[in-house]
Formats: sequence, C-alpha cells, structure tokens
Amino acid sequence: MAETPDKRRVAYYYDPDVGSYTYGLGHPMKPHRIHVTHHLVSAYNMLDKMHVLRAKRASAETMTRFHTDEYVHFLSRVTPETADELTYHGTRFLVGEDNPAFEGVFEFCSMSAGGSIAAANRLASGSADIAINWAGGLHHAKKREASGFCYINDIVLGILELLRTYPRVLYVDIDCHHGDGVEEAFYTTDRVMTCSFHKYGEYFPGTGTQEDRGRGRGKGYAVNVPLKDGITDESYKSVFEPVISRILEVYRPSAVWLQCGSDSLAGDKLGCFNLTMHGHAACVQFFRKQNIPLVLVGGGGYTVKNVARTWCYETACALGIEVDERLPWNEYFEWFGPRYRLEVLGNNMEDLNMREGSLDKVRINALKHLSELRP
Ligand code: ZLM
Ligand code: CA
Ligand code: ZN
Repeated sequence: MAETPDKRRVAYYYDPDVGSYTYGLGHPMKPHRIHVTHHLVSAYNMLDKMHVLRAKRASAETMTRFHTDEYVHFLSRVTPETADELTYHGTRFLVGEDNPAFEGVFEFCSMSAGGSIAAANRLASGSADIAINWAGGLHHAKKREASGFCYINDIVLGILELLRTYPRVLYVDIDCHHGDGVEEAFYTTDRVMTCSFHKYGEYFPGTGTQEDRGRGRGKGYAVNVPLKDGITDESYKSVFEPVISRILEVYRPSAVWLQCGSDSLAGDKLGCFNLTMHGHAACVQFFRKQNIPLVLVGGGGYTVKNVARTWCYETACALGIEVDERLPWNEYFEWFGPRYRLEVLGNNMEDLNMREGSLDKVRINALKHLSELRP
C-alpha cells in the first residue's frame, strides 16, 4: 500500500439497517457481516477520511430498468406467509432454499441496489474517484428470477447508470462463483466487458467456461477464467495481472466495476480457494493504481470474521492509508481471536491449478482470445 500513498476521493455507502435482515436460521448468507465490516472500518478511524453516505433506497420502478415488472411486483409484496402461493409452490421467481422469502427481502434489496446506483452516480458526476458499497455485489440475480442468494442485480443496475456517462465499462468479478447474472445481462453488447475468475467444475452455478465469450456485437466481450480448488495468491496473480493488463490495453475502459466477493479467501465456508487477505486485496490495489473511476462492491463471503477483515482492509486500500495489523478494540473484538489481527492466512491445501500446467493453459487461452478481439 505504501507504493501508492497518493489520495483518492472515496465515497462509502452504508445503510445502518442493512445488517439487521436475516435469510433465516442456518442460511450461509449473513447480511450482519456488512455491519461488522462497518464497525471495523469505524474502529480504524476511516470514516472521517471519506464521504460516508446513506443512499436513497431503490424503488420498484428503478429495479425494472433491468428486472421484469412482474418479478419486481412479486418481490415487493412477497412475505414468508404468502411465498408458497405467490411462487406457484416454489416454481417461479424464487426456487429452492437458496433464495427464501425472508422478512423484509424487498427492503434489503432496495438498500443493496440503492447503494450501487448511488455509487455509480457519484463516480459519473465526477465527485468521487472510488465508490464503495459492501452491501452490493449480488451477481447471480436474473431478469425474471432470484438465484444463488441474489434477488435484485445491483451490479447490472449500477452499470446501466454508468453507461449514461461512460462509453465502455469493465466489470471484473473475483467472487469464487461465476458472475453469471451480470455476464448474461451484457452478453450481446460491446459497451460492457465482463471478466469473471471463478471455481469451475461441479460448482454453482455451473456456467463460465472459456468458450463462453459473448454473442453478436458482444462477441469477445465476455471473458471467463475457470479455476480449480486451492488457488494461492501467487497463482492467482499470475493469471489476474496479465489478463487484466491485456484487457486494459485492448478495451480501454472508461470506468471499472470490481465485485470483491470474499468467498475466494482461504477458509471460506462455501469457497474452495486459498487466497490470503493480501492476495485478495492485491486485485483492488491493481485497479486503484490505474487511475480509472472505480466502484467496489461486496458479494459472497461466508466466514464472517474474514469477510469483515478483508473488506475493511480493502477500504483502507481505496483510501491509500496504512493500517495497524493489531485490531483496534471494537464491539466484535472477541470474534477475531486468538490472534486479533487484520489478516486472513492461507492454509496447506494443494493448489490443483498447478497440476499439468492447467493454469498456464487458462492464461494463454484468455490472452489469445483477447488478441483476436475485432479491431
Ligand atoms: N441447496 N440453508 C453463492 C450462491 C451459492 C444449489 C445446492 C440448498 C448453498 C447452501 C440454504 C438452511 C455468491 C447450489 C444447495 C441447501 C440447491 C449453494 C439454506 C447451505 C444452506 O443450510 C442451508 C436451510 C443453504 C444454501 C448451503 N447453496 C451452498 N451453495 C449454491 C448457491 C452466491 O457468493 O456467488 C454471491 C453472493 N446453490 O449449489 C443447490 C444446487 C439448493
Ligand atoms: Ca467470479
Ligand atoms: Zn460466491
């Protein structure tokens, strides 16, 4: 971080109510992690170093810029009691246990989406260099249905906002899962390039092979980097940096949207990668030094103490400040034992990407595709 100590104007969107929603007992997605992240950010005294803002909640009408009227109308009225009837017995809109009709689901979505839309507008108006919404990043939500813990696609709504001002937007997704909802939304346009790094093979949602590259005018503008279990910081960097550098050269985006899903960290409850906090944050630092307007959103992340550590540290990276590795006292201090440090360490799992040069093949293939982009 010391390499780029120069300042950026950072806008940080946080709604104090967002952490109080719950997907239900035993569900791995815990909105409370946003609240814990905020406590850490506050304990490190970062709040007075940036614009801390509470976004206007997204209205149903705003959500229909991407989603169907019918789906948004459903979401705005569904309750735990009416879910069975309104989903036609779990066959429409919400399918299965991943997306329960929890109490307040619409309000929760309106905060997540409201934050991403406001973040986009803050950049586009030129009043921030980096805008952050840790409650966003819900990349699986589809036009007419919820998927993978995501109901409203705040990213698609935010990028649509950026497209009013910027000719080309780059979307990068470092969540352990494929960013399928965002890819699908922009699959046929060259005004948004999507690039997802994800675990591929017997893993949700099952899409994101290197052969999926976009269609029509969008041909070549979807980039997929399928990975195997156990990827380390070093391996990740060896594919992230060359692929993203080539994208920046050939695509020259006017703004970048980075989905910072932290289920790609070592020890995540649902993830299977082996990134440390510093390896994950290296992706944020890489974009920060490009001096292109940047939006940071959250996404996955199921080992709550590590999610909070990482998004707190990435907020510090956006600000370009040094932070003490020893955690300051805060309301959740005891969660961070036994070391009480701002760190997520790697473990000794095998990096399956290093078998039979599989990572080299993926990198070479991605670079070859990018060199074939229509001039
Ligand atoms: N079953 N409860 C990532 C989204 C991942 C689909 C297999 C549900 C779970 C999971 C839900 C308490 C992001 C699938 C899973 C059991 C069909 C997924 C509720 C445990 C529970 O205990 C659980 C009743 C639940 C869900 C595990 N679901 C683990 N993995 C994935 C979706 C979202 O990180 O990318 C962005 C936020 N779903 O694998 C099943 C096939 C439903
Ligand atoms: Ca991803
Ligand atoms: Zn994920």
